[in-house]
Amino acid sequence: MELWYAPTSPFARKVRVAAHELGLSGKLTLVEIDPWTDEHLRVINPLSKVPTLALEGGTTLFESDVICDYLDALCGRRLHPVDGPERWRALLLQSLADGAMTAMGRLFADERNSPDRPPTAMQERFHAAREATLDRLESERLRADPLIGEIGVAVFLGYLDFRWPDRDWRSGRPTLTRWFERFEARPSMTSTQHTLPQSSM
Ligand SMILES: N[C@@H](CCC(=O)N[C@@H](CS)C(=O)NCC(=O)O)C(=O)O
Repeated sequence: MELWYAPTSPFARKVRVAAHELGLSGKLTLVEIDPWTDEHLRVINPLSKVPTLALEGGTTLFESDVICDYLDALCGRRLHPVDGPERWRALLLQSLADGAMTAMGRLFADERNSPDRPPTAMQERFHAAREATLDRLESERLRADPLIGEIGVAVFLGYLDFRWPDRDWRSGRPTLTRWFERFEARPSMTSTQHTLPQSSM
């Protein structure tokens, strides 16, 4: 299977972390691409977004939640409980993390494009989403052995540290801080850290 990815993409990292947790990393051939500038990806994904998973036989899967679900199905559903409250909790946490990562991706792009401008109303909304998400996560009982929700949360927090290393999300959130400290030491996290692409170095 080919995983088309960008090293800065939190959604691609989520898939890589999930694959690692499932013991599937060795089955993924990584194809690095810049989805903004390289039109090759559009041939297999009309949206030209990473992550995209190209399966043998020509099928292509995209959207990180769909790809994670597919990988998990190959392994007997260890990250997505099949029913009950645990299932909805895992899916909700994943959606919360995905929504926060979408907001943070847009915030990062906005801030980079206009670094000296005061925050727009939309940027203020992204800040509010980040703070409220972090507060909500502080009050969640996050598991040490992860389901897909915890993987999403860890990748969201890792993305904050990658893009805004000087902005402190930890203060006032001791429970989340402790949980993430342990989680980011997992091999699935240490082996998938964000890096800047060669072109921007
Ligand atoms: N909802 C999608 C989001 C994927 C996404 O937005 N990827 C970004 C990189 S982080 C991308 O490829 N952007 C290119 C574009 O939007 O054209 C998912 O879960 O996979």
